[in-house]
This record gives sequence, C-alpha cells and structure tokens, in this order.
Amino acid sequence: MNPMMNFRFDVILVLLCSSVFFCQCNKDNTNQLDNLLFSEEFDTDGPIDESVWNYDIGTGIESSGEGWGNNELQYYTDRSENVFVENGLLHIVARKEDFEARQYTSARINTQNKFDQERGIFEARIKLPEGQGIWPAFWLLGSDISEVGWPNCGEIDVMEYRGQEPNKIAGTVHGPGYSAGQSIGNTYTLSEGGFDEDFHVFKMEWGINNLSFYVDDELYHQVNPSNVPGQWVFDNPFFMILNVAVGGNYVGSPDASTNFPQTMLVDYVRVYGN
Ligand SMILES: [Ca+2]
Repeated sequence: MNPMMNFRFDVILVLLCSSVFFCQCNKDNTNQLDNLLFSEEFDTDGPIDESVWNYDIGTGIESSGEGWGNNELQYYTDRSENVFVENGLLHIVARKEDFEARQYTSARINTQNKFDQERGIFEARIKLPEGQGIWPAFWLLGSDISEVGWPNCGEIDVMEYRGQEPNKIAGTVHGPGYSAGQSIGNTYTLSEGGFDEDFHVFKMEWGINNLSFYVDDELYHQVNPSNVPGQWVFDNPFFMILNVAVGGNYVGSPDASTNFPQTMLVDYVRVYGN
C-alpha cells in the first residue's frame, strides 16, 4: 500500500469505529433489558387477576379529587359491565348509564403495591376505542405517590389518546415543575387508519437518565434530565395503570356523535428488566 492508501484506510477505520461506538451508546439502555419480569397475557376468562391488579373505584374524590383530578365524568366500577377478561383480552368498557349520580361508567386498574419496577421496558398491545370525549391510557405513577404526592412522584404516560383523534396517540412525562399543561410530551400519528381499527404495541424504554417512547417499535419521543425544567424523578419504582376515562380536561365531554359503549382491548402487558 502506498502512503495515500494507508491514510485513506486509517480515515475509514476511524469512521467505522466511531459509528460502531456511537451505535453502542444509543442502544446501551436496552441491551441489558431482556429479562421478562412481568407478563400479563389476560388468558383466563372472567374477572381480572387481583393478585396482580387493583380496581380504582368511584370518582377519585378520596385520592385525586373529584373527577380524578381532571374533571373526568365517569364513575369507575369493578363490575363485569365495565371490566373483564375474555378470549385472551382485557376489556375495559366505558358506558353511558346513570350510576351513583354520574352519567357514565368505566374502569381503571393498577398494580400499586403488587408490581412496580424502576427502569426497564414497559409495553402493552392495545386496540383503542374511539369517539369525542373518550380518553384511554396506559401509564405509570411513582410508587412513592403516597409519601410525596403528585407530581413529585412522577408520571409516565406510555400512551394516552383522544377518541376524537383516533389516528394520534401521545407519550408524556410529568414531574415537579413540568406537570399538566407544562408536561413534556410528543405525539405519534398513524400514516393511515386509526388506533381503533387494529392492535398496536405501545412501549416505553426506561434507561438511566433516559425515557424513550415507541409505537410498533418506532421511536417518536425521548426525554432526559436536560429536557425537564425541574427535578428528574424517574429514579424510583413505578406502578402501572390501565383505564378509559370519559370526558375531562384532556378530551372534553362526549357529544351526540359519541357512540357507547366504547371498549379498550388489551392483549398483554409486559415488563422487561435486567
Ligand atoms: Ca392476550
């Protein structure tokens, strides 16, 4: 090889090494997160498994304030009319009916004190309902919420959605100084069709100082401590929540165009860690 060839070879080698190193950095958060820690496949028909899940009941007045802190309109129940497992799928059903002085019922279930995890991959395969005022979500709250309150505990919305915009979902984080209207989120829009037409996988990878949000393995949102105008609170275990709200600040009320009942179907919820 002449000196010029050597030079070119060195440059190419350096470029190759840099790109390999760069890729390893990007994937470093996920490489160690391949151990299945939690798997809810919803393969037993009937009520939800209460060794894993709790029901949130009522209007939220005891915990978050009337309307679950968001002026939501539904009354959450544990009745089979609102929540059950059938044919491998969790069904959460929002209904229009008079119940306990409310006009709507639905369900919200959580893993508080039964399963929580710090860092890892949290994913669920879900087919969403649709319609003005329908607000389903797959989300996480810091397990220290009973000590420090919200938003100090942190909140990670892996997926939330406005039923009147069925082609778009959002992934969002809330914490002290960046909650509610100041939360840090981004949206993902389907190129065609709606999230009510088929199942999709909603995934959040939680590494050290990094949260990454995916739809069907497509990355659309990342958050790290430099993005949040407040304390980074994603260094404690979080528990999971699945719900379908009706009305509230995020979506507005249902109207004459909204068809009831509306059902969220969940095929599975899985958590991987190291
Ligand atoms: Ca299933």
